[in-house]
Amino acid sequence: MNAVTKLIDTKTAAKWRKDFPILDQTIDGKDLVYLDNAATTQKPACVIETLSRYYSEINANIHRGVHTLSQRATDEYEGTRESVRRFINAGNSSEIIFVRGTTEAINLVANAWGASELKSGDEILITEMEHHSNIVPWQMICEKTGASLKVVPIDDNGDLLIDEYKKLINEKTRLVGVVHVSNALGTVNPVKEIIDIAHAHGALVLIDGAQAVAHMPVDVCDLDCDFYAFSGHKLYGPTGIGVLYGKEALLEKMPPWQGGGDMIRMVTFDRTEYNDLPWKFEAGTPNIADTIGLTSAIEYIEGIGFDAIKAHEDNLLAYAIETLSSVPGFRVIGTAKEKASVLSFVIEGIHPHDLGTILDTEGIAIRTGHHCAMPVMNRFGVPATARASFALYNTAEEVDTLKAGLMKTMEVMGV
Ligand code: 7TS
Repeated sequence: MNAVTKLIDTKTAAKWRKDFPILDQTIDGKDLVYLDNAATTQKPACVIETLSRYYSEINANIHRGVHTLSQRATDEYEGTRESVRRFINAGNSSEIIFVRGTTEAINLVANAWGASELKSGDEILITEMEHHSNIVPWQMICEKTGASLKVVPIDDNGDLLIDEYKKLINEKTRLVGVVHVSNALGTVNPVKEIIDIAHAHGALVLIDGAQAVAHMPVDVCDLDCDFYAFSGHKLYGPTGIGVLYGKEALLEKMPPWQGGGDMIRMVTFDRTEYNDLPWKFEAGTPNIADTIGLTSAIEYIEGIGFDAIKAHEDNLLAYAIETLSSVPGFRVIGTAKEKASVLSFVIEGIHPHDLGTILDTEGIAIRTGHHCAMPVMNRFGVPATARASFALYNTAEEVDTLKAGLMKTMEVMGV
């Protein structure tokens, strides 16, 4: 046992693990080792029970019925808004917009804010480590408005080059879009500093928090970000529900993105008056069940606390780097100063896809590919990486199993 393993509280992780029924299964006779948490996390029993309870006891449409079930569904749906507000410390629950996920949140900002505010000559500044969902919507809106997209480069470790950022930002920069934690590298960006610099130049800031919210406390008031986006499914919650936080004054000024039911106050054929925040941005019947499920996920995380989660995941990451470093040809992609629980790597002589396929025969689930961050792959000169990403229920034994799986893959591939 080395120094890092001693730090890992195996008893507590084993207790948390029991909360996730899916983990207790075998794949081809091998215990499941689920290390694809950056793609999506597994769900604790309390979230699954909430979804089941919703459909078996509450199901009704919201905001439009005087009957009891509709009122109950509305109360729980709006209750989630308050849970999310508290979770990210937003000032007001009207600043919490429910969307499908991070992707939809960013598209909402690009279309509602971008389409009405951007003009030729304006600039949007993003970073080289963005997920495609924080690149493509901006390219699309730049094409429509004549604004242009600028990119802050990263160094060989996967750290953002802050000096380059300071050089690229100027009075034409209207918005800075930056990932809080990179899904391809694990880099934790100094978002507070990035926000302060942007504001000093009069630019807004959108933070892509998809990979951050499950691993560290996020306080949007303290950060002073203008927009913050995340997905429920990476936060132990259901798929199909995500959040866009936006400062009230900005959201008030923004036109709606989609039109339809619930987002209106009054409609005639001549004109429509839009609803108040946050409903102005929630056209149509929303994803009621999964929104309510998100409350259970948040309560679950709050019950454990980020101190415990972060300590466990940091120890696991350190243990994984140390353990896997003894695998011949192993190279970490992304060695930033501050990293969250994402470990991207390559093994010389083996294509990541072969690695993923053979590991699957051992019951080990990792992600291989470009992780929807092709510019990151280009920056590091690799077509793809293998990625193990950790959650609160992962254990040191699973890291050992991953190492054994990598050794077996090398044997099979004759490397
Ligand atoms: N931003 C980041 C940083 C992400 O990691 C992802 C998804 C998204 C945005 C989009 O989130 P969605 O919920 O709207 O799809 N990342 C990954 C991943 O790393 N593997 O699968 C999905």
